[in-house]
Order: sequence, then C-alpha cells, then structure tokens
Amino acid sequence: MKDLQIEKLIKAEEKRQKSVVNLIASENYVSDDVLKALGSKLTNKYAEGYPGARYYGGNEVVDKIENLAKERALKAFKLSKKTWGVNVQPLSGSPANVAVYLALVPVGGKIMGMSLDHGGHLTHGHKVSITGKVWDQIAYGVDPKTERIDYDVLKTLAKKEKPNLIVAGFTAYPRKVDWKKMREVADSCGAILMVDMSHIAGLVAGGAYPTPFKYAHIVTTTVHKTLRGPRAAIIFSKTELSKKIDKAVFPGMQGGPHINQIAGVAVALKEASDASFKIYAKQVIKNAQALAKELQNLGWRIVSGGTDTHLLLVDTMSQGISGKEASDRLESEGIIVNMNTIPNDRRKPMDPSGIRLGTAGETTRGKKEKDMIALAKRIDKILKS
Ligand code: DSN
Repeated sequence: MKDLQIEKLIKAEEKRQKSVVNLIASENYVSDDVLKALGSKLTNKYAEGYPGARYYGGNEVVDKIENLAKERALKAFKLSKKTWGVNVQPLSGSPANVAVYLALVPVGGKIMGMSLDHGGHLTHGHKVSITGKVWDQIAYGVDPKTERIDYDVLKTLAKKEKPNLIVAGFTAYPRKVDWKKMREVADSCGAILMVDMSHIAGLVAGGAYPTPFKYAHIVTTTVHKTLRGPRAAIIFSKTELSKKIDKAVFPGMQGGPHINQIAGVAVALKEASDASFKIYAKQVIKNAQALAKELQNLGWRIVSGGTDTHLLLVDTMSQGISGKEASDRLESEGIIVNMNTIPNDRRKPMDPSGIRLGTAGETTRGKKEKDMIALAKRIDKILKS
C-alpha cells in the first residue's frame, strides 16, 4: 500500500486479532476468498436497481453476481424460489430490519419485539432506534424464573396489543426458539412473523438449529456472525411480499448496492452449503456448551442454565463482579468479550450484570471442547484473582 499510515493500522489490527481469544458472539473470521471478493474492483461499480432493471449501464457482470448470490442464499437454507424471494442488497442487519418495517408496517404501527435488556436488538423497536421512533414497540421479555420465552404470555400480549408485526430474533437469547409456537402467537392477532436469525444463521445453515423458514413470513439475517461471511445482510420473504421488500430496500432505504460485498456474500453462502460447514456449526454449539458447563462447575451462574446455541450469558454478579469490570479484566489478559445486560438486570447497560460469550470465531480457529474447558478455567482464574 502507498498509504503507509493505513497499512500500518491494518497490520496492527491483524496482529491484535491473532493475539487475542475472541469470544464476541457476533464476530467471526472470513475466508481468504471472502476477503478477495471484498477487496476486488467490484467496488468501483454503481448498480442502483436490481438485476435486469438497473439505472446505470455496464451491469452485465454484476447482474450475474447478484443473481448468483440470491441463488446461493436459497440453496444454503434449502428454499425454493417458488415460495421465497431473496434480497441480498441490505448493507447490514439494521437497515435490513428497517426495510422490512418500511415495507410492511404503516408509520405509527406496532412492532412486537423482545426488549433489548432481555436479549432483543435495538432495531426490534427500541426507543433510541428509528424503529422505536417511527413505530411503536410492544416489548416482550423472558420468564423471570426460567429465563426462557413463555409463549402463552406472548400470546396474551399479542392478542391485547394486536401488533402489525412480531419479531422473533435475538442477540442474547441462548435457547432454541419454538418457531411453530411463534407463528401461532402471530396468527392469534393476524401479525406478520419476522424472524431475525442474524445470530443463528450459520447454525441453521449447518443443520444444527431448527430452521424458522417453515413458519416465518420474513426472515432477515446478517451474514457476518455464525454464517461467517462479510458484513452484510439478507432478507428472505414469502414471494407475495417480495416486491414490497425490494421496493423498501431500494429506493426506499438505500442507493447503489455494494457489489463487492454481495460477491463476498455469495462466496460465504457457497462455503456454508459445503458439508464441512455442518461439522463446523455442530462444533460451535458443542464448544459453547462445554464452556457454559465448565463455568457452571466453577460456580458461575449461566442465564437460563446453559445454551443451545453459540452464545451464553454469564451472570458475573453471581460472583460479585460487574459485567464491565469482568470484560475489562478479561481484555487486559487477552480475552475479548462484551458486557451484557441479563434479563431483569438491576444495573445499567454501561455497567450491566453480565458478559456474553460466543464460540463462533474460536471454533473457526479450530478450538474444541477441551480448549473451552481450559478457557473457562482461565476466565475463572482471571475474574476471581
Ligand atoms: N451488534 C450485534 C451483536 O453483537 O449482537 C447485533 O447487531
């Protein structure tokens, strides 16, 4: 690179990434092929519109790339294009979710989503997000005792509030979701069911977590978490809703799609369709379960008693340490996590009661259960010292 300042910083970040244990549940490590697509000359091309209907000339190549990404998205999740449409243009998860609401929920309408402190996401209707300013959030949480979703409570709330759309999707919910029951909740009030599977997409593609496609009207996902692709998002929609979704993404929300990013998505989806990805997805969960179990053995309370996914929430206050202090202490020893609220947290988001740990990245790096047991011991020693 001619720009030595940036080159130096890129190298410094590469070194940092190599030197730490990364337990950020939403991060992963992409392949060299994904990096190649991202850093390609495709970034020079403007392609506003969709394949075959662009506002600029010169799209014969990029049309093929976008169509391939769409085909691979359907293939990775075993979907037929007769029943599912797919949009690969969303720049990331937040604009993808906003585009869905823009398409399907009238301004001032109701979005029922899990509250952030129980494990939802800002774009599930939180008041500081545009999704809570343009639409009304009907917040739900987990049962205080089991720390799991109580579908009967959700149904009662849905019948009372009659939301236009229900979001089933989470950033810190470690358990399997009963998608059938979620659909029953949506049907009880005539709402659209949108599953935001950003965190678990790789686990679904790898057959290690139940697929939501049988029950959802819309499925959104980021590509860069367990799915191990570039930073980007995809919206799947039942074909009768797809036109509205496409219009909301462009021109409703975005301008020209990032074709280099879409090429990276296509590469990642091909990788996720490979048989080896099934083994990876299963190992991610085994690793999270081994980490959770050993931490429990060492006296740490794990929210909901364990995990069925790639992530776990440790109630660090169960040993008298705040989430921020735990995160800072671990970082000073080269273990990167994020502080996180736990359900019904009495503390503030900037210094909550827990930390969220995820195993997608370290599993990509080849870690197995025995490494997780050793890691749990290291975490315990650092936090108790
Ligand atoms: N920031 C992501 C996460 O960490 O879960 C969600 O967008």
